[in-house]
Amino acid sequence: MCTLTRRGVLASAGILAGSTAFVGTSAQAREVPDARAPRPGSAAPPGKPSSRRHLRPGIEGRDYKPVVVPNGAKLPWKIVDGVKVFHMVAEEVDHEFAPGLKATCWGYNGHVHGPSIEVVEGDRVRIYVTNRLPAATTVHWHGILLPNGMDGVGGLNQKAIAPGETFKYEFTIRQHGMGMYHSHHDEMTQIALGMTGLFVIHPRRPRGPAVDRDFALLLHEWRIDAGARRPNPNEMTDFNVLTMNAKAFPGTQPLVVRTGQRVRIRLGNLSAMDHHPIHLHGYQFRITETDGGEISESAQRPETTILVPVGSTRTIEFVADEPGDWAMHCHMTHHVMNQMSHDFPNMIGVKPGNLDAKVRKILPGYMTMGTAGMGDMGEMNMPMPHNSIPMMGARGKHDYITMGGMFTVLKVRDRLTSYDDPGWYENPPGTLASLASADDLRRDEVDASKPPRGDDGPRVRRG
Ligand SMILES: [Cu+2]
Repeated sequence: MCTLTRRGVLASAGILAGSTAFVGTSAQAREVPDARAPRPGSAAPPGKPSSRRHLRPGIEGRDYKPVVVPNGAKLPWKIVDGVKVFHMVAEEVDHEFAPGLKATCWGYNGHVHGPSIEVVEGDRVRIYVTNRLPAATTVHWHGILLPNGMDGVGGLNQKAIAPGETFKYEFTIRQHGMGMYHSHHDEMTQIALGMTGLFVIHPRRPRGPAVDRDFALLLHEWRIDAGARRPNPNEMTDFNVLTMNAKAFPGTQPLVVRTGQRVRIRLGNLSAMDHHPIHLHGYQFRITETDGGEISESAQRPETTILVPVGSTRTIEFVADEPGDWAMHCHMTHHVMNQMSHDFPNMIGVKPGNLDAKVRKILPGYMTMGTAGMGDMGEMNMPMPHNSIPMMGARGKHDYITMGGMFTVLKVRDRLTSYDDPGWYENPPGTLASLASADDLRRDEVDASKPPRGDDGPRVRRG
């Protein structure tokens, strides 16, 4: 062995590009970039991004447990001479955001967002991109460590892909975590129209506790006026459709988990202009990764809301030990509304008197709205403009859910026969907020007409 050159060692280990013979784990262990020993100040493993060294393609089941992409699709691949080969087609896609709201967007392979790419650290990937749009495009692999000429910034790193052309990107995956991909040509238009997707990379040698459920969600925002057929990419501030994996609630599929499972949720944000503070009810989670790599255990902090800035990913983990239907949503309150017009006058507290009757003589069916807020807007059964959805959510188990947009539900159940939607949670007796009885009020001396005064002070009644 000692007479072999370095090249000879690599060749004998079967890990030169193009080789068809692959090697056992001991040789892999020497060649896989080791994220446990990052360069100082960087989460990136050592080695040049232009390195062509790679490992045998990671296979689902053997090398990783697949990520779950609610409402999403995965980009298929095949192996050619040890390289994972993908083919993306940029094209127009008719996409449904929620039942009742469709638009013609730009995406990939019939999907908005594009299908998620899922690979393993050490894989060599070759990704063909065919452009079937009426405009030039490129694809940037966001957060992925690669040679400069594969980075996909139109004009800077490559010629733009003209309509009808097919380009080829090829690089070795040297990291793990969640990145994204998106057009990097006429970014304002093409990202606004949906040309984005997730790029999930599993570690070659996982460490830390294994997760049972691994979800990935891409956040986005759109301007789609009621009745319009296309999102408006010129919008800068007033977005009215806010989505998780390109779905607005009630179009979002729930995240289904068995009680006690360890859960990972990966969140990416390719909105045009807004960061999204995503709040999970019922749990305290830890922030374990960003698109810059793993966060060391001692630096992970507990949170209940995770801010996902534009152009970033954040990964959280927790053990789902409390069953129920738990809301997970953007905490910006306008981001849980659907197709709301924000130039609506403030009607809170307005007393319309007999205005409605007067106006109805001219405008049959007129009704003054919003004087007590928007809470009834979802279920009023107002006549809706063509191709539009109610401003607020959908009927839930107990009442109307007055949130739409960037809202989904984590469903944790003690018993599951599948990960299909298990329906609404049955709250055990005594664990559901309910109407206070007259006996309750009397026992606790609660007078519904008179709130206690601050200077009453605490009183202890001995019975
Ligand atoms: Cu938001």
